[in-house]
Amino acid sequence: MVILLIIDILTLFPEMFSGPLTSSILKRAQERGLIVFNLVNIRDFSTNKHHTVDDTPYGGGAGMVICPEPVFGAVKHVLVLREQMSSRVILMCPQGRPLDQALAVNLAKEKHLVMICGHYEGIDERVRELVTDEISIGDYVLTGGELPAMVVADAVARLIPGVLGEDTSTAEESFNEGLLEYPQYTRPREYRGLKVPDVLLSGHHADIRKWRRRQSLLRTLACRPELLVQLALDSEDKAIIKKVLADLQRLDLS
Ligand code: 4GO
Repeated sequence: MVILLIIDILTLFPEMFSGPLTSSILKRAQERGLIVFNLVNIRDFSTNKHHTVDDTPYGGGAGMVICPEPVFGAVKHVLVLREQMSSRVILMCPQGRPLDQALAVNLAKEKHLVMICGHYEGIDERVRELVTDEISIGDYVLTGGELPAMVVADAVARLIPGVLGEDTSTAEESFNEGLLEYPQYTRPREYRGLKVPDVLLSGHHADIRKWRRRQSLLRTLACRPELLVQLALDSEDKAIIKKVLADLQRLDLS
């Protein structure tokens, strides 16, 4: 079995990762040998005898800033470990590129990712010398980059072949690319008077495909219309949306 992706995670709180990395799909991906997660404690690269890693900010202000030396030490350590690999060194931070599915797909093409998780008020600016990518999971501030790193790792891991299982067809995935998911149902056929749509029980695969596509389009139009704008829609898709928009225009809102 060949390792498809190595993710080195640099953090002051490696224990924060044990839950997500020892459960469910990420656990299985490691057991299958598809992905290696390596947690590196930045504190192990402290250069002083009390093993401190942070200090007060120059210029004053509240809180502590992580010093550059231990972060440089930890990054250099993993780059030497993976010597001949081409690596993306990612800093999790609010000013980074917003994570979306396209970025996850792009990262899943790599063989080696390094994720740096800051904590407290932030990391010394000079760490950015080593960084190839800055990523944000959304417009809010967290106490550390650990939760964002887990989000990125999860979004990337599920795209690695074999992680979600053998029979996951990428064709089906790409069919719905950029659209919200269609509704899913399982047994029972009726629950508290709520029925599973007949078409899903019909066995007509073409009809089921059409119904799901239509549901995805309608959901995206209703909840995230800005996603539709950037998509290449075929004439059948456009016909569905035209009909909905025409129906809406006939609504009397006076
Ligand atoms: C990343 C890091 C939010 C994000 C962070 C985000 N907060 N939106 N906090 O992806 C440096 C110290 C940044 C705490 C870190």
